[in-house]
Amino acid sequence: MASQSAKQAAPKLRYLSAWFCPYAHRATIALEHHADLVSYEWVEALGWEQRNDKNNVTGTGKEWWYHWKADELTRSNPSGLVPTLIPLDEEGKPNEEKSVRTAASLPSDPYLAAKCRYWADKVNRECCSPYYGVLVRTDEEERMENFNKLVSGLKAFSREIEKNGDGKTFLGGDRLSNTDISLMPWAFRYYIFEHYRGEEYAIPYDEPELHAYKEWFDNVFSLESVKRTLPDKDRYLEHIGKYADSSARSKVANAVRRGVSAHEIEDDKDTY
Ligand SMILES: N[C@@H](CCC(=O)N[C@@H](CS)C(=O)NCC(=O)O)C(=O)O
Repeated sequence: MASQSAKQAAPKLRYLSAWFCPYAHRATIALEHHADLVSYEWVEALGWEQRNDKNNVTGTGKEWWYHWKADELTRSNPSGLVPTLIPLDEEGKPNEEKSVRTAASLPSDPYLAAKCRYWADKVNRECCSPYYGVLVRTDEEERMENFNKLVSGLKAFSREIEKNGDGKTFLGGDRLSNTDISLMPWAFRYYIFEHYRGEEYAIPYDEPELHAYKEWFDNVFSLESVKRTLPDKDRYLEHIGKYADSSARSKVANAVRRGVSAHEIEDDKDTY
């Protein structure tokens, strides 16, 4: 979880987040990486609650898990999703009508900015969304299909960073771009695959095609601004077990169960 480093100045944002959420983790990394530019107040706005399953509709012997949401989250974001950023006015009052949902980190050069946007979208589709396919789909073949898609996406990313610079980040150097930040929360979380799906779901870091990815991984997760954002691994493993055993009812889990990708959630179809 994020440190207090960004809170020395008066907060300019209320940051509605959840410690476990990889989408919110993107925003946390961006906020901490630019802690000199922006200050915020963290609000834990989402969690789990187990609702009563009197009629045993789950058929699993266990009850389903749903997200509880802070009032501030449902008031300020009609989709009820974290991350949500609420700017504070000069008196420090939240302006909920102006809530925003992303914190981007783009280079000023328009070509590089476009390239980062393209690759951020590509890794989102190929390396982040399939993560939920591996976890939520119950058919073994479909799980493996998602895993293979994810590894191919990592190989494409690996080839691209080899071309770009010193390989320490997507564009080289220690400055994280939007592309790095899009992938990092999931890259950090892939360790859970082996635990829930077995050895054949381990990321093959030793394959030559993933060498550049591995170097990138080691570098970005050694940055101080990143280290202080990382969730506890055992605690996260327990959290994500609700996806692995199909007991989670959330927009992402529902979208993946109805057969679309996590980036294709629709409020009306995936609400629970
Ligand atoms: N595509 C969204 C997804 C964010 C998202 O799904 N966040 C989850 C937590 S990991 C959430 O807020 N879920 C609330 C819900 O399922 O109702 C984004 O990029 O911000």
